[in-house]
Amino acid sequence: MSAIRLPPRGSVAGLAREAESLGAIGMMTPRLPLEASARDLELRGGHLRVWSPFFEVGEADRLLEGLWRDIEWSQHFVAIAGRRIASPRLSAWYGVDGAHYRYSGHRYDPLPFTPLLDEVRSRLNAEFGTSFNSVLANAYRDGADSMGWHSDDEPEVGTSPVIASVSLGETRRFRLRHRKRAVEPVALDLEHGSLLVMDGDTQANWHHAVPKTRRQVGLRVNLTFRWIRDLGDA
Ligand SMILES: O=C(O)CCC(=O)C(=O)O
Repeated sequence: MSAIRLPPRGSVAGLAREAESLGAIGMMTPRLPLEASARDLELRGGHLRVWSPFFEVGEADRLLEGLWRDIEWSQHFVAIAGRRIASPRLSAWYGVDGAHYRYSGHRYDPLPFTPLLDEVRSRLNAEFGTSFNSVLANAYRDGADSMGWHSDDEPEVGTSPVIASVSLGETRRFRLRHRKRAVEPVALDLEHGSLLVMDGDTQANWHHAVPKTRRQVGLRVNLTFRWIRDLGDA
C-alpha cells in the first residue's frame, strides 16, 4: 500500500444545489438524496449530473484503499486502426453471472463482485432505484495513465444507458466532445468521492476521455457502473 499516493485529506469542494429528481430515464427512475451536492449539465443531446462530493472523505479514503487492494487489476487491450494496443491504465470487469462485456473485439467475463464493489453498487441502486449489475473498474496509476475518446455504447447496455461513474483518489480531468465537432466541448474535474451520472442520449451523441496529464498525480480509481440487459449467455 505504501506505493499508493492517497489524495490529501480535507473536504472535497462541492457545488451546493438542491437536489431534485432526475425523472424517468429509460426504465429506471432514480431518487436523489436530498442532501446531495449536485449540479446538472444539460448538453446538446445529452445530460450529466455530478455530485461532488457523493461520498464523504473518510468513506472515499476507505473505498480507495480497499478497492486498490482487492480488485484483480489487469491490463486490457484496445483495438486502434486494426492494432491491439495495451490500454494505459489497469482495469477489471465485475458483474453478476452472465454480465459479459465486449469492447475492442474482446469479451470480458465478469468476476464476482468484491464486498466493497457490492457495497457501492447497493448504495447506488438504493439511492437511485437503479439495477446496476456490473462495473468496469479502472486504475490510473499516475498522469501517464489515460483513456482515449470513446462512448459507452456497446449493445449490451442498450439505448440511452445510465452510466454511474465514481471517482476516488487524484482529481483527473474528464472531457466530452460531441460527435458533431461544431458543438462546444465540455470538461469536468472529477474529484475524490464524486459521482457523475451520464444519461439520456449522452452515449449516442458524445464521446468522452480522460487525457494524460503532466501534473504530478498519484492514484485514481474509477468505477463505471452499468446495467447489462442481456444476461442470456451466462
Ligand atoms: O475514468 C473515468 O472517469 C472514465 C472511464 C471510462 O470512461 C470508461 O472506462 O469507459
